[in-house]
Amino acid sequence: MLDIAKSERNKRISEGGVFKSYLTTEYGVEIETESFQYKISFYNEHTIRVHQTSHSQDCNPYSVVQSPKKISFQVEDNDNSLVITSESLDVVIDKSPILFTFLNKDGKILNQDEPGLGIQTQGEQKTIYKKLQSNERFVGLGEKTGPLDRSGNGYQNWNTDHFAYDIEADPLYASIPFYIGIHNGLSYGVFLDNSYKSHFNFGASNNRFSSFSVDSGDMDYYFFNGSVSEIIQSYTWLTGRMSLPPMWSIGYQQCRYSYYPDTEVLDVAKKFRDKDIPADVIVLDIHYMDEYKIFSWDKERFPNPDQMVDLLKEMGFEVVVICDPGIKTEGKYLPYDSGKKEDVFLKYPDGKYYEGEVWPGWCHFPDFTKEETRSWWKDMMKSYTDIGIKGFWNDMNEIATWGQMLPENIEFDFEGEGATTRKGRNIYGMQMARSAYEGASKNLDGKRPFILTRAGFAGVQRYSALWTGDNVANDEHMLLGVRMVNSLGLSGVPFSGYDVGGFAGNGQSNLFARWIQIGAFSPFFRGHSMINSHDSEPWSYGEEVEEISKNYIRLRYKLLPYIYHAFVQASESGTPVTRSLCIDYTTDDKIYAADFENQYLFGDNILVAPLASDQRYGKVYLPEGEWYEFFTDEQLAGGQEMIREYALEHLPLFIKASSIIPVYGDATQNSKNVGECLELHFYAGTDHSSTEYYEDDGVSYESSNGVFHRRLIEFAPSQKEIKIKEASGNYNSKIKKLKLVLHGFDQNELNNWKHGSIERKCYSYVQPISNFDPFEKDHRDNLKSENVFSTEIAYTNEEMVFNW
Ligand code: MIG
Repeated sequence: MLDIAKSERNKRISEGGVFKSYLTTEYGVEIETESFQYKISFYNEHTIRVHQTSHSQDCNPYSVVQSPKKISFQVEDNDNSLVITSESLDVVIDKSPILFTFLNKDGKILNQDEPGLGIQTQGEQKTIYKKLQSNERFVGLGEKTGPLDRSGNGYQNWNTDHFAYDIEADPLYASIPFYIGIHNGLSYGVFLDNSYKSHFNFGASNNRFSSFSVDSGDMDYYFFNGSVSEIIQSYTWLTGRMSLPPMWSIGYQQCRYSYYPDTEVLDVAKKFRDKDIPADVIVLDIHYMDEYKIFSWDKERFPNPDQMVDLLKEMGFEVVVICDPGIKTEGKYLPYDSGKKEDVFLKYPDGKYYEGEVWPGWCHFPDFTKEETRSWWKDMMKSYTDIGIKGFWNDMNEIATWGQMLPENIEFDFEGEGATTRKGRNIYGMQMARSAYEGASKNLDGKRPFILTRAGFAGVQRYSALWTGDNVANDEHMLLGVRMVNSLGLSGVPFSGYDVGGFAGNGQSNLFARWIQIGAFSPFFRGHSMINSHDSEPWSYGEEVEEISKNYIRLRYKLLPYIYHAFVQASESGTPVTRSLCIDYTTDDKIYAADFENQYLFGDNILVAPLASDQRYGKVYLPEGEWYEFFTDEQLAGGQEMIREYALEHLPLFIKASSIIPVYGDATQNSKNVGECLELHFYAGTDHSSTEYYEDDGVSYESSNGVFHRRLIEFAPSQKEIKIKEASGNYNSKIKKLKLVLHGFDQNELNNWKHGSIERKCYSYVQPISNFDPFEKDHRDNLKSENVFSTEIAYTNEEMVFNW
């Protein structure tokens, strides 16, 4: 017995493979071992793929959108190892057994296979063990609960519907097998490109290794080197980036499970306008449908959906509808009949349709891994797009069914390659989102659709925004949502959010007030709550909370040019909209501490320090540099912890010194009514800085044909100069007036200001709260208003230079 066990063990260890031969290819090397082939190829200078395969390849065709690139590298064949050297990254491959070590150009080890464990195979499961580096931290992995630094924890990727999940639950709806390791001032990224169920261990229950394993399919991963932000750039280059969503989808969205009938929908919309609370979207949940049947309308509750959509548009609202994948198995229902005819539904191996039960009853499910199905879905979607609906919320696409036990033998087309649930489950949601995105883009004839999804996989950002599913109305969930959105941002999904106010359960008014403040600093900003919970609109919690909500929603709209620019950055470089502090302050240990791990930068310059709803004293850590308290302009030195008092209506927000913040000071109602005045806020500091002002029509793809208005803004404090460069692009800016607002400047210093009159002014981003007026007392005392100046001039496309 003992001998068998021993030889089994040796077999497992050697199954990683012993080197037999290699050849150099255009992109890297291919190594033969007795049981595997290793294909090692550069995708760019900072991205290298390690693909262990056997005769029949089993890869994921959906996530990666790049192919290998020719870069210069050398291969050296030593007795015991192969060494690949390139401009930015070296790889040493031990021969017996095969083990990988990745090094930077200083010869520092970024990451290495654990020498005694390496790559192991047990049945179909393959695991790579990586040596745990000293004080190694792990961030990313997408929509996962838990802390920012995931060391000591383990996770699974298996898209799962989990109503009212526990704050430590795993897995949830979406899977992104990409993480970033950080140690000794170094960082690297790993993307495991395999859609079977996968497992990640970041030093959980052991002190020897981190590991990742796949239940089946090829061990196929990409290794990235660089800083955290460079790694995110490379990962999003590899798996694709979001294209700019419609401007209206970045505004406030009001959802409810469910608003009906149509008169209630219109009432809610009207209330926003009557109360002067800006909003762009009303979302329709499952009760708009006839017996929950997708592509149908309940004839009594919504007798004239087209009229309703028109009326909402007149009020400045777009409509988003929920879409579930299940097609009720009922004759004389077009999607069912035509779906059968077009052969688009998932089947068992014996050719019988899979049937699962969900809202409409027993259903078939479209196989979105097939081009014909996606094109059929596009045609079905016409019933929405034809009446002016441009927003599609994809729910239940894990696939969720009653019983939550999707059979594992269902067959998926996988673009003709074939797969079963084991490989298809994690991919399904993303392909449904893709069908919605591609279908709606075609149907809408040049208008950008807004797609939201619950399930997803690596690369889903190309098609869709993502929200974190059925959270619970409590503080822990509010703060967890922040971490999950930040983690999604680290993992390539910049447009994400959580149900503001909490989906399940009834929250107290303070909780709603805090949540809407924090949500205003989330990429996707939507209030939503569950059926049979109490009302949860901005006006549902009494006057004070209504005013707070109104102020923060308005603040969101004022910040639209800043936020839109952050979306442009995300679409061009993959840099997320909410940035965990591990991106810019990677080596600062404090930012990983439990007290501070929820803090993040919203865009380039606004630091958000979320507080629980009843916390009146906020413990905040400002990283290195100089900062300004957002509401008071109080100047604060970074690199220190502080405890500050915060009234309910004050979310701790800080602006980096030398920042430039573009603001639509006159924004009202919705994203189409942003006024004609652009305010540029400059915060005195020592560093030079720059940003861009970006504007386009917000709805079409014309910006890719040069129809945008874009200009660089430079702030050079030491040269006492602000330069607004000439505008580029063919879009006629709606801006007529430019207002410069200078924070923290010295009166004497500004004596030489020659560009029109400059006045000292108390500037506030939000209105005072009437019952509890911080501007009357504490706030106004704190406000360093003597240091805020502003001036107004005409806005032109030519370069404008200001000196003082
Ligand atoms: O079985 O459509 O996460 O946001 O309101 C529940 C009803 C189905 C789950 C979604 C939630 C939505 C709800 N849906």
